[in-house]
Amino acid sequence: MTYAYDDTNIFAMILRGEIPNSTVVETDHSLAFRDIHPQAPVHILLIPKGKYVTIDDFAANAGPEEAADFWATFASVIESEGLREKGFRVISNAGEHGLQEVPHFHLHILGGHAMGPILA
Ligand code: D5M
Repeated sequence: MTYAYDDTNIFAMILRGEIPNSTVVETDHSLAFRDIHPQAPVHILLIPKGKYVTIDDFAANAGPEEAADFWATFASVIESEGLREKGFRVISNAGEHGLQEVPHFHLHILGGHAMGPILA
């Protein structure tokens, strides 16, 4: 299945520089920034700059260079935010059943305190 990417989504606007964001790290292919409604002391969103709707879209269709860049950026966020020692949680909501609000693939990286039991 292919996904139709909607260029009007808010993360596309962030990537075009049309609205501000609180950048944690930016690379050629990836951007990490702070969630506007943090659910934990550390709540970072990591996105590829490419037009992928969901995590499976990215897994199936990203090129090796952008995939490698994405995971290297992920590791650098864990390091720079000091999340390795105590741990963290990663979530990617996808589609209607996943309650995905913004249709540009993103990882939520949550840390800084102990999480509750895994979600409903
Ligand atoms: O979650 C989408 C997430 O995106 C949600 O936690 C709020 C966050 N969000 C929405 N707009 C912004 C801006 N402008 N900056 C930073 N964070 C934002 P989802 O997984 O799609 O349900």
